[in-house]
Amino acid sequence: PTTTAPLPQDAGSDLDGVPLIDISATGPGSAPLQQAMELVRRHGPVVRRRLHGRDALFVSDLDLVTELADETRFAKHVGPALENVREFTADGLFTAYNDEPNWARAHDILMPAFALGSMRTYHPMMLRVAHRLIESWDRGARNGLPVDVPGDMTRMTLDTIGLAGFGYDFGSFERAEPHPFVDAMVRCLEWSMTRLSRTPGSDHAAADAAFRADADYLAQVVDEVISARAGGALGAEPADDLLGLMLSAAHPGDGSKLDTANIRNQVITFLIAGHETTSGAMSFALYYLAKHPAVLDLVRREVDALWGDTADVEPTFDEVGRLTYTRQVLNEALRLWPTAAAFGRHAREDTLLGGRIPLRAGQGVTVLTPMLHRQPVWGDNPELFDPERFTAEAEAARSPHAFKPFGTGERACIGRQFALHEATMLLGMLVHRYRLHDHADYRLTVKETLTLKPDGFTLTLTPRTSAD
Ligand code: MNH
Repeated sequence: PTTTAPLPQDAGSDLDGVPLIDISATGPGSAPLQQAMELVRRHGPVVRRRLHGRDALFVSDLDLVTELADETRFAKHVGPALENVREFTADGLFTAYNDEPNWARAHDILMPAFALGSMRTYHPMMLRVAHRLIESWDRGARNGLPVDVPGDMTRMTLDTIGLAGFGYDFGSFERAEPHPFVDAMVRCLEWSMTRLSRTPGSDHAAADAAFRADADYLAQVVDEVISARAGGALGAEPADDLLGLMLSAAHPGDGSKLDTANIRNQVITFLIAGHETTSGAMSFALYYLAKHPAVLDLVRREVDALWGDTADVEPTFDEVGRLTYTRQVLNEALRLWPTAAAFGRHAREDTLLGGRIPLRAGQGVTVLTPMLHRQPVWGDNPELFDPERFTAEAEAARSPHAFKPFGTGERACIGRQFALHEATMLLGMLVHRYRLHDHADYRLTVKETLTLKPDGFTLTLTPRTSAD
C-alpha cells in the first residue's frame, strides 16, 4: 500500500535553475512524502514538483532552511495540506493563520500549560497510562502473542492527552479495536492528504461526504469531552489542565477569553496533535531499538543504573530527565523519521531565497524535514541510526537548524516537552521491563496518513529477569 509511484527520469529546470519534475502522469501515490524524498535524493536538496499545473517547492538544504527560519523574513505557511486539515480544525492553534487574532490569543492563554512546571503536573497521569500499556504488554508476554506497536502506542498517547489535557478517559486499552475517534481522525487526515493529488475534473462526492461524516463525529466527541467537564462536580476539577485554561483563563494582556467555537477547534486540535505524532515517534524508536542490539544495550544500562532490578518501577519526574541516552535514541528516531515530516514557510515580502530563487510575498515553500535530516551536516552515512549524534557535545557543535522535527519559530510545536517527557519515560520503562524480539524479521515500510508510522510493526516480548 505504500509503494512510491514511479518517477519520470528526465527533469527539466525552471528559470531559477531549480529542477522541475512533473509528476502528473503518475500522481504522488499513497506515499507522497516518500516520493518527495526520492525526488530530493535524485535531483538535489531543492526541487520543484509539478502536479496538474500546481507547483510545490521542496527545500531541504541546510543554508536555505536556516534562511527560512529567519522570522523577520519568513513565517509559517498554511499550505494546501493544512488548508485541508482546516476543514476540521479551523482556527485551532495548528492550522490558524498567523494574523488570525485567535492564534495569538490561544497561544498566550495556553502557553502556561506547556511550561516545565506543568509537565510535573502531567507526570502522574502519564505514568498511570504507561501502566495500562504495561498491563496489556504483560498479557502479550504471558501469552506469547505479538503486540501491535503503533496501535498500542496510539492507545497510550490518546489516553494520555485525553486524561492529562482534558480529564477525559478514552479507555483505549479496554478496547480490542482503536477508539472510533482514532479511526475517524485517521480517515480525516488521509482525506486531507489524498485530496492534494486529485485529478481535476474527477468526482469525489462520496469521499467528501464520508469526510463530512467523520469530521462531524470528531466534533461530537469533542462536545462530549467538553460537557463531561462542564457537567462534572463544579470546582472539583483542577482548572490548570488544558481544558481548564481554555474554558476559564483570560488573556494575560487584554483579558479576553476563548470563544466557544474556538474552544472546540482547540480541543480537536490538541486531541489530534497531542497524540498522533508522539505515537509514531515512539513506534520508530522501538523499531530502531529492536534492530540495534548495541544501542538497546546502552539504554538498558541507563535504566538499570537508575532502577536496578526493581520489578515495578514508578519513575519520578526527575528520573525521566536523567534518561539522557534514551532521549538521544528518541531524537535519532525523530531525525530519520520526523513524524510530522514537512512544514510550510512563506516570505513576508517579495524576496530571493538563497539570493537566487524568487519568492513572492505569501508564496509557500515546503521544508522536507526527513531530507534536511540527511544533509551532509549529518556526516557521510546519514542513513545510519546512531544516537551518538545527539550527545550534548555533538549538538553544541551543530547548527540548531539541522534538526527541525518540531518545526521552527513562534509556530513551532507547543507540545514538544510534553511529547518528549511522555515518550522518554515510556521507552525507559519498556526497555527496563521487557526483552524485545523482532519475531517477524520486520522490514520497515512507512505508512503515510499525513503523519508517518511504521506499518504493521509487531514485536514479541519476554519479561527480563535480573540475569538479563
Ligand atoms: Mn506538535 C505544531 C511536530 C507533539 C501540539 N508540532 C507542530 C509542528 C510540528 C510538530 C512540526 C509545526 C507545524 C508547522 O509549522 O506547520 N508535535 C510534533 C511532533 C510531536 C508533536 C514530531 C511528537 C513527537 N504536538 C505534540 C504534542 C502536542 C502538540 C504532544 C500537544 C500536547 N504541535 C502542537 C500544536 C502545534 C504543533 C498545538 C501548533 C502550534 C502553533 O502553531 O502555535
